Amino acid sequence: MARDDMPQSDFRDAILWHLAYTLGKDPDHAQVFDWRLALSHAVRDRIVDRWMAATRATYRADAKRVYYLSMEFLIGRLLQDNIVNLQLADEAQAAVESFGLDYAGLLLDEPDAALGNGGLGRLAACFMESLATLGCPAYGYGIRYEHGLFRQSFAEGRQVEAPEDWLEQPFVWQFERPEARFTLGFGGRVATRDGRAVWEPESFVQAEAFDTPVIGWRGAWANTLRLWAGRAVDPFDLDRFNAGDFAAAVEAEALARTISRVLYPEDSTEKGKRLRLTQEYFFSAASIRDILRRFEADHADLRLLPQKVAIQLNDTHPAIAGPELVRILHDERGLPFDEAVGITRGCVNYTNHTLLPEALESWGEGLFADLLPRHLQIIDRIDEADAKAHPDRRNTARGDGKVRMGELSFILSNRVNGVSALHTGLMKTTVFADQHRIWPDRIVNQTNGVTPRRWLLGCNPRLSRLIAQTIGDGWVGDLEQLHALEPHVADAGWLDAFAAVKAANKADLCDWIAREHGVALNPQALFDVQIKRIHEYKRQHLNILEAIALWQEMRENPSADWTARVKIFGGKAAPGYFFAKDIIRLINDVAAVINADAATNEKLQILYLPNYNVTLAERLIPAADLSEQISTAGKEASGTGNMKFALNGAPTIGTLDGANVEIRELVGAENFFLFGLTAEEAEARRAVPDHAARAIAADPRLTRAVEAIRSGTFSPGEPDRYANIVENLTRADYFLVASDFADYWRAQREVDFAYANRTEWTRMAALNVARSGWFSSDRTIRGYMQDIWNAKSLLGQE
Ligand code: RUG
Repeated sequence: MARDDMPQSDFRDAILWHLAYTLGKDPDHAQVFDWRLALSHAVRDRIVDRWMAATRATYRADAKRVYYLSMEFLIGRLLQDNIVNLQLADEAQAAVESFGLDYAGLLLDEPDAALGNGGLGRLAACFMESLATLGCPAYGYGIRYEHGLFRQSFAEGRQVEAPEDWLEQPFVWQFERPEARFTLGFGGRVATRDGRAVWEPESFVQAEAFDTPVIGWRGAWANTLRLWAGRAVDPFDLDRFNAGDFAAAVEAEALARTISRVLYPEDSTEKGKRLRLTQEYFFSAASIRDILRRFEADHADLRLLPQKVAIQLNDTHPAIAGPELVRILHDERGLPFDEAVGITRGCVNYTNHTLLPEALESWGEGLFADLLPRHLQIIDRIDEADAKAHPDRRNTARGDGKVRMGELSFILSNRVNGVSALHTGLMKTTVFADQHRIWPDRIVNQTNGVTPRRWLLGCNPRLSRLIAQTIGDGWVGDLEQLHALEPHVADAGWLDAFAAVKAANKADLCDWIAREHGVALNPQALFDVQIKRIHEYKRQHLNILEAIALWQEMRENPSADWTARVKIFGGKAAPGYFFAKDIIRLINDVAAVINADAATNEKLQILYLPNYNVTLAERLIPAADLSEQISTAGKEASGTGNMKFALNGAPTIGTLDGANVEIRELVGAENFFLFGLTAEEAEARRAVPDHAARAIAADPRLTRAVEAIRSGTFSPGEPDRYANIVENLTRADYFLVASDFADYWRAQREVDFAYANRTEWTRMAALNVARSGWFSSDRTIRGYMQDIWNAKSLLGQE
């Protein structure tokens, strides 16, 4: 094949062409890595035309565009996702295998783009895919971190963090846009000229765009994920270099790149430092300029902005986008202040993801004034006007020397949404009660969802095949069709096939764990999985306490008919969150002792898999029997892992928290293992003096489990290792681990009992699949389009 023969249709030829002419590799010497890149290029070629057609259609229709601003996009690997959505899987596999290569291995060679911490970032990635699937013209805006979430390993059970290097290899999916750059100012002062405020920043950096196309199901539509990277305005100082000061010559570039260097390893906890606020302004301001540039290319009247632009703030991280838009409209375009605020409010909406007070961002006004002096004035003016209009308002964006981003986002938004019914209800009665009283129509609910392309079709091919054989493949684009599986659940033959899928997925997982981690698991055991960020409110320590109590009881009563269990944990702790890191170490220590106990290890094994990420989730979820969603009620805004497990046939053991409530309603209370205090009861329990000590004293199992930790059973020679955890459990216990323990134990024994009847269990698992269709992110995005953005699909017009 010659260079000019760039193949259009034959996939095999396209791969060979890219191997030669894009990568410069001879097939005889190509490594898995080269083949993977060649395959990626061949797939990318199939995306580009559709991507451009979608962009052209949006311009033609002068359609309203949605702009999803998010500090995090946890996109994971993209090759398989793109192949699945383009329905190229069979062709790609055949082509790859014709070269004598392992297809699955090739897909797994791609590093995870871990540009997010957890649920919030993964939600943004699911939303981007659903927006494309639904043909809604949209852009995702974020930061192109050079280092995504840190790589986790364990040393003597402790979490060790290493930098993550996803950009070490070429990232085939992105297109650099050196022409799309904006210069952004920081610091300085605000001058007054001709009676108008003029911001005179002290320093400047550039934001440069990198675009990744996001293709929807069946390749019908593609949108853009635009990530910004920091660059210096003058990257190289030749005079300094010639003077021999080589480091100083590139200092400006090093500083500018710092902005997009690392993802903050925080989730649900505030990390209010200068760099973080700089990052937030950097990507929000670049995005606002890009939005205005696109709008102004075709429209002269800025008052039309709300008809053409919907901006969604994913959490408060991009909240500064609101004041930035007001600033540009007023200071730079000359609109009256109130009109600028009105237009901004017409465009901006805000999604809240947490009620934890420490996770609601606020900044000291000193820092804010230093970095963004004009924005502070604008925020003050809006807040004062608001206070005048509503003198009885208590929660304002300013006060106590702080800038409160939740309040700021609220007052500058058209709609504010929570992410599950319970969470939205609690927003109205707790953190935003004051605002809700004044603006009763502003808060709406949009329960989260997950994309079925990645979280069923892509990650669980066996189950997807069985579903397709049973009800056809319409469910991939319309997940509610899974309901059609329900009648088959009564069919013993079908249930056997369903059980065989789970067994095969578990066998695959066991093989992988044996290969990668040298641990042999009992595939007959119940695979009980808790994977998520490590946080006190998520209560991994409740899970491990139950494991300790179970182990103690098994040792005491070895001849009882115990249901064999493998408890699998995965998740990272923020590096500065020491309590969470203690929990990790405790789980690893407990695992070491229990796994070494020959008296019980056929019945109980504990495994903490390091470096939990999207790829590991894709492996574990299809093989899970039981989904642990055990947060303290009222603390998990929604959860999305809970939906993925249910969709893949793992019933939940969980509290009435976040979207668990809706999962239970939909799959049926009899197919869900409920335990624990409700959000209201939890609040009341906290007021009971010594609630933790009382709960422990009332439960001999819990007493014994805590005592084992306290006495050093799992930290021989160092009984104090977990003094902090013991102290917390027995005294403060804000997250009510002790209070919920007894009921959790009861629910776990119900699980044991139910799992022992394998046919009944399989029925329950299958019903979880059949009734989880509502949790598609397509449904969620339709809700946003209708209730929040007033945006239309352009499918069919490309
Ligand atoms: O903790 C929440 C999850 O409950 C939720 O499912 C997810 C997506 O809505 O967002 C998570 N979250 C919240 N991540 N960071 C925060 C706080 O900023």
